[in-house]
Amino acid sequence: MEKTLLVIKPDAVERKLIGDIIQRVERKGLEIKALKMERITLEKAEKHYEVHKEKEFYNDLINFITSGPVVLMVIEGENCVQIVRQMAGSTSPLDAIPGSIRGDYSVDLLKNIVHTSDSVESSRREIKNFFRNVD
Ligand code: FUP
Repeated sequence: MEKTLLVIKPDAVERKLIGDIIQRVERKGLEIKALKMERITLEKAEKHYEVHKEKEFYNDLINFITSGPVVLMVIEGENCVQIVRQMAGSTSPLDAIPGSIRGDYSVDLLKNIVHTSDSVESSRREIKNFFRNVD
């Protein structure tokens, strides 16, 4: 069954949005297979965002994602990668429509509440980076 990684980022944890975001996942009917709260190490953050290594926003991104605790969850369900991305909303605050998580809670390109895997291939890589016992 298809799986995806959803990360509730430090801004959302600080703003007490953990419950809201988990509730959206549950209400949608998706299965939460694993869930944990932790502060991401620099090593894991660099691995997670390795595709952005050369980007001008990379350092800000690494600093932000390691700035405080996050909640990581593995979600399972048919087509869940695409479904959870739609629930998260677009990366650009100008395109994230109200009703999506980012559309409801953020106008900031960097501090954008959640991360979600962008393909089945990256979800496998990302889940392996953060969860040992989920395949
Ligand atoms: P997404 O898949 O929507 O999380 O977006 P990307 O993988 O393109 O970008 C990863 C993170 O980098 C985003 F969550 C926000 C940040 N980012 C910037 O800070 N500036 C940019 O120009 C693009 C992305």
